[in-house]
Amino acid sequence: MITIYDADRCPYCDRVRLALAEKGLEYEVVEVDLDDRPAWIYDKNPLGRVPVLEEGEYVLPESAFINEDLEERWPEPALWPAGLGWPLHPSRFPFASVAPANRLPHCRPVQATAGMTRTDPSPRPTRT
Ligand SMILES: N[C@@H](CCC(=O)N[C@@H](CS)C(=O)NCC(=O)O)C(=O)O
Repeated sequence: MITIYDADRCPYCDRVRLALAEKGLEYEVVEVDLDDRPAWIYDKNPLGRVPVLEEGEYVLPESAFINEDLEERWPEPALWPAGLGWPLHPSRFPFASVAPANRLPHCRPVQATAGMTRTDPSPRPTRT
């Protein structure tokens, strides 16, 4: 079962909740009080932020990467059009502030993309 560490007022959590709803995935929510954050949240995200997805031993912070991970594991229905290139580059997520990978050592997608730069050749989609 997927667990989402969540805060009701958080737009980044909204982003993940929307993706989960779109894909029809079941999940449980652990509400985190952002005004009085529990110490254990830093075990799940060294930055102490929500959202964080947890599934067994797998712990993944950062809403953009969570959604990318959901897309990878449950591709249907797709969250974005085909042909954008894969994996998606963080710069395509305007609201994603991506932490340095060394602060998120357990975060596979962040590590996978951390070496990329804005000059990487994956083409940006063009609007028609
Ligand atoms: N880039 C992160 C941002 C997450 C974020 O800033 N969450 C806020 C709540 S909306 C938070 O946990 N703030 C606590 C803090 O920054 O200390 C993401 O996309 O998941």
